[in-house]
Amino acid sequence: MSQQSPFATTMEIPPAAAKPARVFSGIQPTGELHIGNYLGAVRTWRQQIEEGKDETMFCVVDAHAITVPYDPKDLRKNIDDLCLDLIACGLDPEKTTLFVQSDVREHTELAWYLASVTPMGDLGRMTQFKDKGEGKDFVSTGLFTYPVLMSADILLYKATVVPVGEDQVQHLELARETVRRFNHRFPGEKVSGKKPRPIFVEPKPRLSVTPRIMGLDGESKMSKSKGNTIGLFEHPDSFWKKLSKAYTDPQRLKLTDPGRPEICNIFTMHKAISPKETQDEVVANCTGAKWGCVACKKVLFDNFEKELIPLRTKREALSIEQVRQAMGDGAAKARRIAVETMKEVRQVMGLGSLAT
Ligand code: AQP
Repeated sequence: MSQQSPFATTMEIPPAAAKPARVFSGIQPTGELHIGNYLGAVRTWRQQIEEGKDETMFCVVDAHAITVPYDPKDLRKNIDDLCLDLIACGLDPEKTTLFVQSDVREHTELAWYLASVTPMGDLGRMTQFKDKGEGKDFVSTGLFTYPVLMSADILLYKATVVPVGEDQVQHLELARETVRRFNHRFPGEKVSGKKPRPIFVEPKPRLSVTPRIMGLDGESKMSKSKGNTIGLFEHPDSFWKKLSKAYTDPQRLKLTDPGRPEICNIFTMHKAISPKETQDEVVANCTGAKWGCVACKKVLFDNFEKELIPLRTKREALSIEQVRQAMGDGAAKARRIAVETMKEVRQVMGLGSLAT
């Protein structure tokens, strides 16, 4: 019988751990952070950070915000406010890479290169372009190429998972197509007869339980630019004032009319904010015509308050200097990855003088 090695151990070898994902997402500094942004995206981002399994990166995409007419003074303020908001929402710069897009110049450089493999026809089909451009006197080229910049944001970091609201899924599908086109068009040179690994990986969307929050008017999705929002950090009095008037089930004209929670935006928000027992209670009382819509909204408001009070307290304790410092550090961290990706990109595309 062979002798056992003195280094042998009875411990089981654990299975190889799954490679952590790199999670990336962004948000535009186009106005007040609203409950749609929070329930559709930002809350999921915090959960990803708290889970601690994956590497996470989140970005304030200011270069996207200039694709529609804007005032530079407002933009500067919106960037500061959004950075404060995101940190108050739990995007802790110590635990994630949080930064402002235009601080990392490689985003716009890569966007130009990706534009060379993106057909105009694909961009013309994007619903966001149609929505935001329709009927406007001035439609910028930037609004048309917006999804190319979004692809660059994601591909620059070779992100594999992108948590977004439903409205961004079409753009993400285009980013996946761009990966396929780029890798096919620029496969790189074989090394010792072997094909190199493709530069980019296809990112997958990740949706929250509430990927589409409708606006208070019930006509379109809640959007900063549509003025149909409730601000996440709005004073509780105006929060309630707006929520109490929000659109619900149009068939519910009297208290005695049974409601349809499955088509009601208020119930969608309960699904994200209220505990399971409360959701069941809402269904029973709405379909059974026992609660009126205002009572149902009051329960939702109270649960929002439970969630938002600690966020408000945190926001008040933050200073803008501290936040700007954190954003600078975040950009430096992001840049380290971006610079490496761009070296690979320029190399396979045959760009540059090779002097740098
Ligand atoms: N109503 C919504 N429901 C669920 N998710 C939403 N998101 C936006 N609105 C809703 C998600 O929030 C993230 C950040 O969005 P953004 O600000 O970068 O761009 P957007 O989708 O265009 O958001 P807005 O509020 O509609 O801004 P404006 O009016 O300036 O264009 C994204 O993940 C988005 O899906």
